[in-house]
Amino acid sequence: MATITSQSQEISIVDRLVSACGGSYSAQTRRKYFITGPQWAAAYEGQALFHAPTRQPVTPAQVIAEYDKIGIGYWCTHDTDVIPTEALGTDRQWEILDAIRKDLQKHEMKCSMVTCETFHHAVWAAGPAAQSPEVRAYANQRVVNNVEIGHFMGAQYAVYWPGTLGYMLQGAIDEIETLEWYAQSINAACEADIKLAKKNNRPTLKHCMEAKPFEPQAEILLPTTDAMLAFIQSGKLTHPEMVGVNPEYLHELMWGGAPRAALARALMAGKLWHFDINDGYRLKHDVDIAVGLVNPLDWLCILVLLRSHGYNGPFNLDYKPPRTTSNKGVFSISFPTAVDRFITLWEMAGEVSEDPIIKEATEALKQGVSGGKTAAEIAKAHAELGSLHELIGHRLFQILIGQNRGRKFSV
Ligand code: GLO
Ligand code: MG
Ligand code: MG
Repeated sequence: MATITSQSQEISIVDRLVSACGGSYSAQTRRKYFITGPQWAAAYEGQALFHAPTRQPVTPAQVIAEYDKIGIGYWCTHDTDVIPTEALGTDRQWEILDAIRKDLQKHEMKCSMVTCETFHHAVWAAGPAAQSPEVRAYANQRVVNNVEIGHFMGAQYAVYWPGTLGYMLQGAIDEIETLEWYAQSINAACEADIKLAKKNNRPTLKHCMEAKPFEPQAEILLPTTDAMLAFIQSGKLTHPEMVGVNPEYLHELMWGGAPRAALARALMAGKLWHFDINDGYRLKHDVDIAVGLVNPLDWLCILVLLRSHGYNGPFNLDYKPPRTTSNKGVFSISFPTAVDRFITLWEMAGEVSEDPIIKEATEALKQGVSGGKTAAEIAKAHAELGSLHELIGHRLFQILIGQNRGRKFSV
């Protein structure tokens, strides 16, 4: 292979290999799915505690135009991704949002969700439910402003990730007081929403809470989706019917949970309204790898569950393109390939539900075997049928790699 000596050669090898991969869907096809693209994910510059940025800033207008080209029909944002903190709630805020709204219209895209940033700015050093009443009053103002932004932008969802609701030092805060104060902010958002929805002649937003077990705080008061489901039902919310959850795949994996089981519990509670899709590793950091690159089999199974239980909310691409990806690569590789893996896994999940072998095995398992009353008799009667569990596991693997459609290796 010839030595690469120029940027145009770099670009040409990347482009050539991208198209050699094939298997990409058209923008029109991609738009049929409720896939949402965050402003912050595409604009992420690669920075972290130990990492300097590797990419240049990109504006909302660029992100929207690129998402449109790819076929991502929905855009979402934190308030401060697009509005400087000092301009929040001012005329400047509405000017910025008006320009973005026009851009979205021009690209026939919609704003699906708005989320209030309560973790980055120094004002959140002690979290959004800090001991200081001034901080809490400011937090209330911010979530109410976020609801106003949501109605202005035509969003259906508001998300809350209370990553700073916790502590670094044990004993410094009272957990119950903090949670009660946090509930007051959610109540402020819901109560304002009822009024704003009426005024704007729109339905109220769906308020979704997103858990993450650790980071940025050492200990987090609502670390899992289950904790949030309990919080919603704690009696402290004035409008629990307006509040649901936005689980993130990796956040459930990070604490060692089974994301599919966490999603199942949220579905059963009727609270699975929004879903951040990505990938990563158990008991590690929030590496936000793109969907399906680490645990494709788990992802396939998750989508089977969501399809079979009628989940109809957004699939939000909350992941971080790796630092090794360029600005160009973010839009030519990261986003289109993530969308395409999602669509493939989603369609494959449909295949799983229709697969005659899985269907027959599942029906047989559900029917069970008659032939006994005592523990020993029942166990003996079922001794053979149980092997079908492992066969289902194998069949899922076959579907994942296409063996069910005749893919073979000659060995
Ligand atoms: C961070 C979270 C974050 C949220 C976002 C939406 O770990 O995943 O990206 O999803 O703030 O509220
Ligand atoms: Mg998230
Ligand atoms: Mg994450």
